[in-house]
Amino acid sequence: MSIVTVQLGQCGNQIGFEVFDAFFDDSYCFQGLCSKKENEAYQASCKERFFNEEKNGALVARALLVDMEPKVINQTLSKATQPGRWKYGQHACFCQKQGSGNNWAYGYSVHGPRHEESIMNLVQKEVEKCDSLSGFFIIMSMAGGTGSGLGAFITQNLQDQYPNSLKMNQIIWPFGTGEVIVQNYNSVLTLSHLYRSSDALLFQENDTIHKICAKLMNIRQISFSDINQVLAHQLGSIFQPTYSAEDSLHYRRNPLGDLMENLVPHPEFKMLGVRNIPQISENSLAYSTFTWAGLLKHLRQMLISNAKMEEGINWQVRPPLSGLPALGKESSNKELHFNTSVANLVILRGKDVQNADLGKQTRAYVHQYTKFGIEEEDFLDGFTLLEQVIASYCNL
Ligand SMILES: Nc1nc2c(ncn2[C@@H]2O[C@H](COP(=O)(O)OP(=O)(O)OP(=O)(O)O)[C@@H](O)[C@H]2O)c(=O)[nH]1
Ligand SMILES: [Mg+2]
Repeated sequence: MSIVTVQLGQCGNQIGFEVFDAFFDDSYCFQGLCSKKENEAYQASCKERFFNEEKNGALVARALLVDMEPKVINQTLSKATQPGRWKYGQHACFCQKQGSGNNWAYGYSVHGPRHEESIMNLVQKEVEKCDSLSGFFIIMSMAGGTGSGLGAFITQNLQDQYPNSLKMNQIIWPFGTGEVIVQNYNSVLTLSHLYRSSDALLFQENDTIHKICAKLMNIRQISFSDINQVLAHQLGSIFQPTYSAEDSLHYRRNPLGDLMENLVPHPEFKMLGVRNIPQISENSLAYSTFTWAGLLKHLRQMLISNAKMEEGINWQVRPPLSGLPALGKESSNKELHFNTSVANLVILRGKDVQNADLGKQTRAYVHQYTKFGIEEEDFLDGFTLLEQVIASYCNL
């Protein structure tokens, strides 16, 4: 199944380019580890997800570029013209002469209604090129004017016109220092609108990625391009084809559906984050060795202690001893930033992945219930219902 990507505003377009470039590199350039047949299957699956193929074999991103000013779109288009790689479609752009000036309201209330028809027509054309649609991936900043305001408007339109297709928004959290004085206003409006119309909000923070570039990638003068490459690497690790734990012969078919099934068990909890490990520069990679056991130990502690990058993990934080958080211990754990995420999905890529031991965390004891006819679905239904009960009590 395919994903149609909508790149909005400066941030969305600049990141979108790096994302497709990373998908291309991963599928078509690094092929050393597998057999020819495996590589071909991987490429075919990546292509179905993210690229159309022209008759002459050229790969065209399943993407739309939308901005209200031409500069960034022109730059993005010209970057995607390297021979032998991939490109954007000829009619995939929508742009105007004047941006939204970091004003969410202008993007949402002026540009949105004015250009709704043209943009939705482009979306429809792209959707018609997919044999089967998994959904939409919408890339935007939270704090600009066009990406956030027009992005919220378009997401709402997608929800109205394609209610049965999934929508995931990738949202860039602005630098805390604030480049724009009104970024807080824009952010509140973006979040509240998307919470109603999107199925999942995947956040990546500029501050965190900047730190990763400085501390783990050893980059001195960090540009948006450096930041975007790290972001794209993280997104590639989520969206590129994977097998499920149950079926190691066929790639998962529905890229957005599979992620959401695992990560959004309840519509109230749709905020997602990514943790990647190892995250190091290509130069250092040549001098490093990794074991699955070591990587998983670090990743697990990153999860437990809510660390956003491998450096500076707090090893003092421990999960509560029993399955349920013990009364009294809860507060001390909270002080140590014990992570309380609703759902987690571990994706492993690389050599000898079948030897990685994930331990017995996942689905422990569930088989004792499934043998008597209670399926995982029943747990999820129960969970959903109890969440509603808790919410009702909290609202008393
Ligand atoms: N990571 C990353 N963040 C970006 C990039 N470009 C802009 N941003 C962030 O996005 C926010 C500003 O939004 P933009 O995307 O520039 O705004 P826009 O959507 O083009 O809207 P207008 O220019 O107001 O029409 C700030 O928080 C920037 O830090 C980029 O290439 N990468
Ligand atoms: Mg702009």
